Amino acid sequence: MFTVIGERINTTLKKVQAAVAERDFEYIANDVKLQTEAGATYIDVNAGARIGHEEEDMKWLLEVVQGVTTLPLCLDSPDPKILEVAYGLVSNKPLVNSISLEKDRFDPMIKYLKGKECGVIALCMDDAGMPKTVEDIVARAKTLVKELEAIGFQREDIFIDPLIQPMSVDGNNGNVAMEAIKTIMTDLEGVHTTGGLSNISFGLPERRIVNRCFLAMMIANGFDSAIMDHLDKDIMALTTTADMIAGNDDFCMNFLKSVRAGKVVS
Ligand code: THG
Repeated sequence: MFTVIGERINTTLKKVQAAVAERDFEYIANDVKLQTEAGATYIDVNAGARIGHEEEDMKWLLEVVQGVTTLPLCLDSPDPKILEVAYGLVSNKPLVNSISLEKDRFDPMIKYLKGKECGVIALCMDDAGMPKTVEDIVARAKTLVKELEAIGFQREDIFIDPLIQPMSVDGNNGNVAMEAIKTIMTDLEGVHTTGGLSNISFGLPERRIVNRCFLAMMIANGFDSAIMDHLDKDIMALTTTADMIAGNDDFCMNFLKSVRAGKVVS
């Protein structure tokens, strides 16, 4: 089954940032309820945008979010220290977002993750920066999986993020992402792949059309999770349907269940 990581509790979103600054419990609680009802697997929590306030904001958000949902959380920060504090405050096995091969991040994260009960998102980034080719992405994915397995992680707990880059920057970025996902899912059998879906449409108009189309095409290539705004109209129906057509839904059971529940409607 496809893993939906709901991205909306993120202080880069202006309304969320204002709600966090004002400690507006209602706004955050209401959004998390909507995300839960809409079928998230994880709720992403990112408190990174108010410089100098990340730790206190993250603690407050974790308390509010866990007060209204029993879903597990995706702890989203580039700072290993914040992830460590956050890990200590969650009640369900979280997804830690993220480790990468950048030295400043890799060394503390490997130490931190050893022996922890969690899933982990691994970014195909190293000190040379964003990956430029499919080969770059796949080589980094293989290194990350080897290192994570060496500290005891099972492949089912590893989510590889190829780092989706905008079409507005390079017309081949969609193909690079799809080819990378296909190769990773074949060569590293058992891992998951995920990533920020809306990165693809950055700089374009009608972003949601681009995001929806890209998601279907990525699922056809084996993508089995996304960090996304699943409250977007129709995107959950599309996800369930694409996942079925890609062969991930035995006897179409999940599709049929979703239709009966009124979640897939044409
Ligand atoms: N990979 C991993 N984690 C990630 C990302 C990724 N976490 C953060 C991000 N990318 C995914 N989360 C979001 C959350 C919100 C938005 C986009 C990605 C969003 N942005 C609007 C925009 O870009 O225009 C801002 C709108 C606003 O300011 O209100 O909605 O790639 N592992």
